[in-house]
Amino acid sequence: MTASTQVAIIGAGPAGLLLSQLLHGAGISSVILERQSRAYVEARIRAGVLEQGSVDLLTRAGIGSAISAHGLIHDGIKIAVDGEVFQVDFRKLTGARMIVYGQTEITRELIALALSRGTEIMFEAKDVALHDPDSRSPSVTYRADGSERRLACDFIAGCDGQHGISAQSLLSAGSQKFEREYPFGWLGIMADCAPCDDEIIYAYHDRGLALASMRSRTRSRYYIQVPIDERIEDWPDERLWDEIALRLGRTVSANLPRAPSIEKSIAPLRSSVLEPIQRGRLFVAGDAAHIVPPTGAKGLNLAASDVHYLSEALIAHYRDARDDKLEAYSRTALRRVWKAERFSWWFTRLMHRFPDESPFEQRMQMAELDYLRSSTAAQRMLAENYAGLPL
Ligand code: RFL
Ligand code: PHB
Repeated sequence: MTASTQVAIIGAGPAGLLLSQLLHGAGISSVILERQSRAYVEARIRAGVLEQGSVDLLTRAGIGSAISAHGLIHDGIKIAVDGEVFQVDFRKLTGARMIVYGQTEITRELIALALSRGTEIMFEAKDVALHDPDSRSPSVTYRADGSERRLACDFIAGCDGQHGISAQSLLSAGSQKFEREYPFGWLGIMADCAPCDDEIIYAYHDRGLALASMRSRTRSRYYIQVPIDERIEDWPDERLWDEIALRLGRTVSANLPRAPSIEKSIAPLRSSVLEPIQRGRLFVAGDAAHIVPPTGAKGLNLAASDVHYLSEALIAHYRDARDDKLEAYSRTALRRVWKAERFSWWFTRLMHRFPDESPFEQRMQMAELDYLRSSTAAQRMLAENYAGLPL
């Protein structure tokens, strides 16, 4: 069975869903092929912090009212060093602010909107394979409801995340991978209790990083740094809450509500960039093209900025018969990506305990934290990057 569309999008994560909506707004058709079920995609818990630029794009895509109704506006973040807390005030330093709103909710809203506008999302599409991306008439094959199908298209947008097939396709065509793995992961817990503070707190502690975040005024999200081979079964709620309280320090944890976990998981930390992120008529965006460690909350925001560049380029192709933006897509998107990679890597190094750290390196880290606490220039660098560099 063969169907056709202008842009075949692989992956119904935030990158694929947002791209489809922005293209729809410009009268460009797309079909999304997603390996998982709708229920699985809608239940996945991930990011929670949006740059204003990402909110603007999501608003253009049609879900701005939900974000303004339920998103929490944050003027800055707090940093705790062995229990002593200071604030980095983004609003005062750069005029910018962040919006706390769950990726889970964004995904649900984008799916509902796409379906209501008649965009086809093929959930549980198995064995998706890309064909002839270097030709003028690429296609995608997959299996659904027991039958083999082919989708002919003008372009393929690879938005299938870090374990997808788009990254493999780039690598097999000679893209280079630049990568760094960190010797620890983040153990995260979601719980229905009020956040311990009205801002996000990144805590440096001798035992490792702790992070206090939230999804709403009644739902909290915490993370702690753990060794990479840690087992989730070894962290019953009680032990995890005790460890969070210890690392956040006495002042913060004096007001730390506890509740049973509604989700608990361990995620490894990695920095990785493919270069280039296009080949022929395949254009790759989001986690499929690059990964940042979660310190700094850049992953979802980079997916949004890639989609901004890619949607503009595709719109210029169809509306103005211009391909210069498509040709420059990888270069344009990666300039912003590399700066966010640098920031996430810097913030990760600053806030974690590294098992192989020498006493000298540890003193350097403490000096840098002290510098950040006391220097407006250092805080401004953090604020500018955290709130998001211009598109
Ligand atoms: P996604 O969300 O992984 O979506 C990819 C989709 O593609 C599907 N797929 C396939 N479909 C068809 N065929 C195949 N062969 C396929 N292979 C995969 C997958 O099922 C999936 O539905 O990638 P996308 O759209 O690029 O979005 C990226 C973001 O999800 C990611 O960067 C963020 O979640 C990262 N992240 C954070 N980012 C932020 O900006 N702020 C944060 O606060 C933040 N916190 C986080 C995070 C990521 C975390 N984890 C779990 C890695 C916190 C955590 C713990
Ligand atoms: C989150 O709320 O999930 C979150 C917040 C800040 C980060 C990473 C994740 O740096």
